[in-house]
Amino acid sequence: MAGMATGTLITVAPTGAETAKSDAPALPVSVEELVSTARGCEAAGAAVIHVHVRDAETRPTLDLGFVRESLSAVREATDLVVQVSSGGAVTDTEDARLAVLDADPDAASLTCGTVNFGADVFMNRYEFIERLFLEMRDREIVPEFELFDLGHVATMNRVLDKHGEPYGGHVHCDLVMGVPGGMPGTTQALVTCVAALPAGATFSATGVGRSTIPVMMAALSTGGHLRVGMEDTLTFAPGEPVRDNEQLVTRAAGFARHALRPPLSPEDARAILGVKNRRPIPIQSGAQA
Ligand code: KMH
Ligand code: ZN
Repeated sequence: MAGMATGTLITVAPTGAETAKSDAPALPVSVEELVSTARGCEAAGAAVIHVHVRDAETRPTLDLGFVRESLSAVREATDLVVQVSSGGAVTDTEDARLAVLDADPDAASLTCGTVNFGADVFMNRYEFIERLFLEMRDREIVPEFELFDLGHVATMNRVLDKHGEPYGGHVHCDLVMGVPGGMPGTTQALVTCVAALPAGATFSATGVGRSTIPVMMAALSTGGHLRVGMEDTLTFAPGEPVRDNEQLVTRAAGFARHALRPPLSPEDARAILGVKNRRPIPIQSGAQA
């Protein structure tokens, strides 16, 4: 491994698309809940937020109006890097998943292959992956390559070999481990994927469900970054439901500090990922109208 990272980039994935609000009442689903979660998670050590949006009935939606409203509310309230999900829910169409890029996020997730997802299938055809990659580059959106399996690493490498660098000039991946149907949340699986990443790439990892803690420790010990949140983890400890997303970010930040790799700021994350500045220009005090 070429040089360990000195800090830890923490991404929070607070909502996801697959859990019902009725099953996890602490799940942030309204714009107000999302903003308050984003603020709390930034204060606890997150630098990036991975956003899935819900409609007024708390159902997952890719409706552009809802997505735009959510992204701009988070941007106004925090300095977090705003990463929209282009994965959506397992039921979403390719056209709807591409259209979220019109909301002009800083970054977007880009899943690099099809995977069984519990009883469902999360479909990602190769041509669609290429299309997302190229549309993101045209729109100056930083991709985060979502890798649920070793084959997804191979597909990411195939896209990069064919098309060159993503927007931002840097490859950042997220290993999503422990999904029923994807790779297991084990140190062996993580190390195998990391060995297959291109030179200079950075990665975060998240372990779904019971693999949360083992994956966090494996990621930190191999120079990786962390993703946590209620999209991936609903149980804090056996028999203890997660209180809220801040609780998960606080725990991840604690692990990172123990590893002597404290949380990176959103500003650090912007520099590492090559994020374009889309933040609202602050009004100068004393400025003339
Ligand atoms: N909801 C999952 C099927 C992403 O955000 O890009 C897909 C997902 C990945 O959450
Ligand atoms: Zn997601």
